[in-house]
Amino acid sequence: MKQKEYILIIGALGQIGRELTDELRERYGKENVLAADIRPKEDVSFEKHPYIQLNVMDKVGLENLIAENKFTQIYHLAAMLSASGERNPQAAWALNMESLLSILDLSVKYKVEKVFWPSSIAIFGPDSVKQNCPQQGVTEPTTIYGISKAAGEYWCKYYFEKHGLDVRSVRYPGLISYTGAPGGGTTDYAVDIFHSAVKGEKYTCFLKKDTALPMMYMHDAIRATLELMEAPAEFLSVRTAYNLSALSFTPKEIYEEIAKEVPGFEIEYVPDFRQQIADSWPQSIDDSVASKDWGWKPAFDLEKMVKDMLQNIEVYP
Ligand code: VAH
Repeated sequence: MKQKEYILIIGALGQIGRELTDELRERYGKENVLAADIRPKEDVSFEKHPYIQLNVMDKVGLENLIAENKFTQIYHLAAMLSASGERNPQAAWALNMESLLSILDLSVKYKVEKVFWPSSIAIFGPDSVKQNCPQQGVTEPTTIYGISKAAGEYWCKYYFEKHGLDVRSVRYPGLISYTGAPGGGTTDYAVDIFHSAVKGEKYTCFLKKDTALPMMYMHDAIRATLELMEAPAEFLSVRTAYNLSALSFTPKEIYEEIAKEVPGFEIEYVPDFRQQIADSWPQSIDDSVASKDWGWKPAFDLEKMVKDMLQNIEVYP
C-alpha cells in the first residue's frame, strides 16, 4: 500500500511558495502539506495552515523536522534572488548552496521519495545564445545567484546519479504573480509595474525599454512544476534542470499592454545596476526538451496574463 503523500514546502511565503502551497493543498489535501518559512507563525495569514517557522540554515532543526516526519516530497524554494544576491554575495551563496546540500543529504538519509529545487535562466551568461537559448550550451553566469543555481544543478544531478535521489528542477524565467509584493529579482519590474498601474502612479522602470527577457505567468510556472513532479521518472532525460519558457517581452511591450487596460498609465525608464544583470541573460529560451519529455506547453500569452493580473492583483502599500 503506497504511503499517503506528506509534503514539506520550504520558502512557502515566497513568490513561488505562496501559490505552490495552495496548489499542492488542492491536489494532496490541506493537512498533507506542511508550509515552512523563516517568518514566525503570528506573522502568517492563517490560510497557510499547517505552518511551521523554519530557518533552513539551522541544520539541526532541519534534520529534526525531516527525521520526525515521513515526508514523501520536499519542495525547497528558499533562496536569495539575483539583485539581492549582488548586494550580499556571501550570504546569497551560503543560503542558496548550503541549504540545498542539507536538503539533498537529508532527503537521501530519510528516504524522501522526490525533491524539487528551482533553478533559473540566470545560469546563462553574456556568451550564451541570446534567442531560443538551448537546453545545453554555454552558461557562464555573472551573478552569484546564477552561479549558485548552476552549481546547484550539478549537485542535483550528482545526487541523482550517486544516490538515486529523485530530485527534479526547472530553469524558471522571470515569474509574474499577483500575490505578494515584488521581490529582489531583476525581472521583478514586471510585477512592480502592475502595482504602479493599479495605484494610478507613474512607473519608474529600472531597465531600458527594449530589454527583452524570458518571462512566465505564475499560473503556468506552478502547473509546469507539478507536471514535472508528477511525470514518470523514466520520461525524464534531464537531471540538471529543464529549460522552461512561455513569454519574452520588453518593458515597453508590457507597459503598452497594461496601458490598453489602464488609460493614462505612464512610465519612465531609469536603468540601474540591474540593467547589467538583465543584459547578461538570454532574451528567449528553447524549452523543446521539456515539451518532448513531459509535454510542457504554456497557457498564458502577454495579453491574457495582463488581463488576469489586473483582475486579481493585491495592492501592497
Ligand atoms: C530574478 N526572478 O530576477 C529571478 C529570476 C530569471 C530571473 O530567477 O533574480
